[in-house]
This record gives sequence, structure tokens and C-alpha cells, in this order.
Amino acid sequence: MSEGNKLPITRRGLLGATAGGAALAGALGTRAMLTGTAAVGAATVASTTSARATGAEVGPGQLDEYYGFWSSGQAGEMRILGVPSMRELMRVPVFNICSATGWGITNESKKILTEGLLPETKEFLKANGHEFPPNGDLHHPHMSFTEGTYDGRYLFMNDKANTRVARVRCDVMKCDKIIEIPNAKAIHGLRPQKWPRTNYVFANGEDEVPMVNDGKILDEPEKYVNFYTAIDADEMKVAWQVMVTGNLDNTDCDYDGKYAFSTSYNSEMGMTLPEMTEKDMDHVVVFNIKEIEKGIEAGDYQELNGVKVLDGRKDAGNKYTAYVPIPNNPHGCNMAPDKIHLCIAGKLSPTVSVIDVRKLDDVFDGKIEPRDAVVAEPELGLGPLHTAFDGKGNGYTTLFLDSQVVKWNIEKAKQLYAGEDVDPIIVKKDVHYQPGHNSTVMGETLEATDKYYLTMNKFSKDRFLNVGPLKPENEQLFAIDGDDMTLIHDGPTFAEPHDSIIVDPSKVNPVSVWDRNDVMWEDARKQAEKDGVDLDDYQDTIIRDGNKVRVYMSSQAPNFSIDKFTVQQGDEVTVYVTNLDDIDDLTHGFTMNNHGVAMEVAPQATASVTFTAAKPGVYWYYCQWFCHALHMEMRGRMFVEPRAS
Ligand code: CUK
Ligand code: CUA
Ligand code: CA
Repeated sequence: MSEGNKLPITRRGLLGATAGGAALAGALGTRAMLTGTAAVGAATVASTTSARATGAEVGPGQLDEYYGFWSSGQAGEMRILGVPSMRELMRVPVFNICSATGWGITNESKKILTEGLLPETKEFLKANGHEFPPNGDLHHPHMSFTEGTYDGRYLFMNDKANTRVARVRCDVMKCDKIIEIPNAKAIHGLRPQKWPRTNYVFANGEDEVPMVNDGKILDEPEKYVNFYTAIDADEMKVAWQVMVTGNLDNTDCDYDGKYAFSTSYNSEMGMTLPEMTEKDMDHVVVFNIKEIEKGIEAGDYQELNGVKVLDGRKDAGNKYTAYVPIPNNPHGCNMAPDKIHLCIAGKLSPTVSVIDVRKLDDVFDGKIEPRDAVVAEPELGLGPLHTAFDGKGNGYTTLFLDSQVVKWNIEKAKQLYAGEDVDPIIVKKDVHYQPGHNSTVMGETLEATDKYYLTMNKFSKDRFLNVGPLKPENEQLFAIDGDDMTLIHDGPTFAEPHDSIIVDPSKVNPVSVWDRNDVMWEDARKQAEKDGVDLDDYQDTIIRDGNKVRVYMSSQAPNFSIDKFTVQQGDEVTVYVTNLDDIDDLTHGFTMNNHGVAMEVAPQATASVTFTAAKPGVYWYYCQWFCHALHMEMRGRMFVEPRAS
């Protein structure tokens, strides 16, 4: 072989270069490994061998067994997948701007994106040419709970980039509230209260800043603090905050409604990497919810930016918080569905620290030391990040550095900690590569199952056709109902699914068609009433109100009720479109050429958009959702007259 023909020596080269590669890959348990899997569908087909073997195959036209709700990290949206096929079913824009649906463009979405921002944020965004942050970093989507299990009302999620928390309505799968959290910076960990129901959503800031962050204090880290936030989940308003020592990373809460927890990797309050990793031990902060509520009642708080802030710092000398020492820059914080064991992943420590939450009463009563609440600390492998559960007493912990998942038994880990000669590790599986979050079916509820295990891997390396310097990430689904963990899906995903939940469809029941009385377009309804327009009926009304023009039209395939309207240069034009079609799939849209305007109008919905008609001329508007054989013809003209001045 000449030098030029030589394949580079990589794992891909070794596997792909010979016919033996296929056999080798088969022996490794999946054909998906070899096929490149350019699309999610292809990946599903490619892995049918193992999917069939476990009975997990989802054929054409068949429905998936479970819903998956996915984060997308810096893409800012939430995604809905079907499990086990891993088909992407829908994208729900939340913190991002969406070209398809008009999220961030319509008046209805802009209201949601702006109304929860702090006044000063609106001001400094304006200086950057924005009404609302155009990006978000969505890490943790979690569903609302009633009595320890999902109730299908809402999904809550954080935005680390702009310190926000959002809520998605599960009936229509649209975001209905976004709030910016005052005082805290970079909301990262987020969990809804599990018991008795989700009255609170717990969210922690990750970054330390001065308590009053107005530029008077800058490089004086000893004056920085961090905040833990409880949000009233029904009102989507901050209920209270607790000031803590150290930073905060991930959060979870118990099944009794008594305690919430948050990991800190920077108990050092260091500002540089060497400082943040200096100590062998960091901590988990335990928040005593009843004591905090009592403290608020007793007036033991200061008001800061309209929020009641309690002092839960380490030396504050009260019962709001306890600090449990944990090695070493811990990350994941996962409450087991046995209601007892809280699992803290050590990250730089190869251990998972298991806290028995029943012992926390004694910690707060001063009967035992905080560290005495730790009942196991098994060594599991390098870089433990997050733990999922199967409801059978086992944990599944991702090992970032080892590129593995380790299945281990909690009871055996406790026995080992107590000095018995047992091995808690059941099995380790390679994953590809560098896993972060993971999930099991209903795994963070009292109805946790041992059906499927999902690993969300940060690197795909050489697993797919090269698409340039930016690589996709990779997700792998395992069947775990047998003795072994069997890989049944392996496929790429776009940035960056941090976290996911897998939910039984009995918990989720979205509608197919909007209710005409929905609050989503309340402002449009009020304006139409003032304008004497019946939004529920056929509309073709154009209202001129100074230099404001309001155009009311309805859509019914393949027609807009108005095929032309005239405005003047500089007019502020608002177009309201009501979709009178009421059957599945008959979504229309409204796109105004050359104005940066597009929106989705799903069956029985009203949507509106406002823009300035800046340049005289003829502009076509059209429906951008393919709705009918005559969809292309579903269009009309806007005439912009030169302003007569
Ligand atoms: S963090 Cu992403 S891998 Cu934001 Cu939940 Cu651990
Ligand atoms: Cu209506 Cu396309
Ligand atoms: Ca540290």
C-alpha cells in the first residue's frame, strides 16, 4: 500500500476499513455504530437488531411508549421526543427566537418574553438593541408534581445565560411565563417541589456577585454572595430567597416537602480554577423549608429588589440551612424514588455521597453532625456527574471521564460504608462519549421504572459523518429491564441536551386544537372588542387609528379573508390572524415579505404581529405552513403608499 492510500489509524478506520468491521461492530452490540446515522430515523432503523431483541422497536405509524422532554442548552428551546424511538416530535421555543413559529416575533410571545424582566434589564437590553434577551441556556426541564409524581400541568425550566425561569403549559405545549430572578445570577439548578405538590419551584444561582451589584463593589470576592430561590409555581413570582456561603450548582428536593438541596463546587469562594478546586471538601446546602417559612412569618428577612431574602450563610446561626461536607467539586444532586437517599455526584472525587434525608431532622436539632447524614460513599469511577434511578434500589451514575455509566446498588453501598465486604457495582457500560445527564422512565418520581436508561453524551467524536469543526452530541438509549443494559438507540443531537425527563403518556394530555377562549391572545381579544371586531368569526376589518393600523383577518384553507390592504409609509401595522380551521394539522401562518415577520397560527388560534411599514411598495404576505393543495396561492398584498406630507 502506498503512503497516500494509508488509512489514518483511528477506531473508525479500523472498524470501517474492512468487511470484518461490520462483524466486529455487531459483536459490540449495535450496527448503528457503523452506519453514520445521518438522521434520527436512520439511527432507529440501524439499531433495530438490538431494538427487536428487546421488543423496543417502534414501527412506522406506531406510537412511542413514552414522552421525553428534553433541554437544548444554549439553543434555548425545549424538545419533545418519543421514547424509545428517539424521534424528535416537536420543538417548543422558550428562551430562543424561532423562525418557524414566530416565537419572539409575535405580540403574544414578546409579551411573555418581556413582562417578567426586571426594569433595569429592559433598559440595558434596549441599549443593545433588544426588547428581551435573544438567547437562553436551557438546562433543566422538569414537570410539575402532585404527591410525588408528575401531574401533567406544567414543565419548568431554567435559563442560565440570562437568569430566568420559564413555564410551559402541557395542554398546548407552549411557554406561558418567563421570569427573571432578581439578586441571583445565572440560574442553573432547577426542580419543582415534589410533595405535597409543586407549590414551589426551586432554582439556584450559580455565580457569586455582590449583594447589591451596582458597580460599587467589583473585585472584592469576600463581599460576594449567592442566592437560592423558591418560586411560587402557580403565580410564577419569587416567594423567597436564601443567601448562602459558596456557590451553587444543581438542586433537588425530598419527597416529604421538608428539605431542598443544592450542591456547591466552590465552597472556597474562589475566583480562579486553582482557587475553586483548592479544598478536598465542598458541600451540599440543605434548605429547611418549614424553618424558612417560619422565618419569613417572623420577619427575619431583608427586602432586596422586592424579594424577601433570608440569611442562610454558614455562620448565620439559624435553622434555615445546614452544610453537609461533600468531596470534591460535586455536581449532580438526585433524590432517589425510595424517598430516603439523596445522591451527590463527586465529579473530581470518584465517589457518590449518599445522604439519608431522614437523618436531617437530627442535623437541624444539633443531635448529629451534618456529615453524619452521609450513609454511603461508594467509589464508582472517574468524573461522576449525575445519577438516575430504576425504582429497584439501583442508581445509574454517569462517569464523564471514564465515558461510562455505572449501575450500582444503594443498599450494598451502605453495607460497604458500614464496613461489610460487598461490591455495590453491578455493571459498567461504555458510552460514546463523555456523558453528562441521564434519565430513566419516570425516574425522578415515585413511579420510577426499570424500562429504559438514557445517556446524554457531550462528545460524538468519530461516530458520525464529519460535519465540520462543530460536532453533534450523541445520545444512547439502553433497555434495562433485563439483566444487562442493552443499547437500542445511538444517534446525534444538536446542542446541547443537558437534561431530560421520560414521562408516561397517561400523565400528559395535550389538546389538538386551541380553545377560542385561551388566554394566550387576551390582549388581541381586548383590542378587537374595542375595535368592534368579533375575533371568533370571519374577519376582514382594517382600523386606522392615527398612524396605527390594525388589520383583522381570518384564515381558512386556502384563503386569508383579506387579499389586499393599504397602509402608509411609517405606519405601525398590527396584523391579527385568526385561524378558523378546526381540524388536526391545519396550521396556517402569516409571513410578510421583507419585514422580518412570520408567525404560526394553529387551528382555532389567534396570533398577532406588529411592524412598521417603512418603504413604499407592494409586499406580498403568504401562509408558510403547507396547508392545502392551493397553499402557494394562500397569499395577499400589502400596499405601502408614500406618506403624503
Ligand atoms: S448540568 Cu449539564 S451535564 Cu447544567 Cu445539569 Cu450536569
Ligand atoms: Cu395556509 Cu398554507
Ligand atoms: Ca471546590
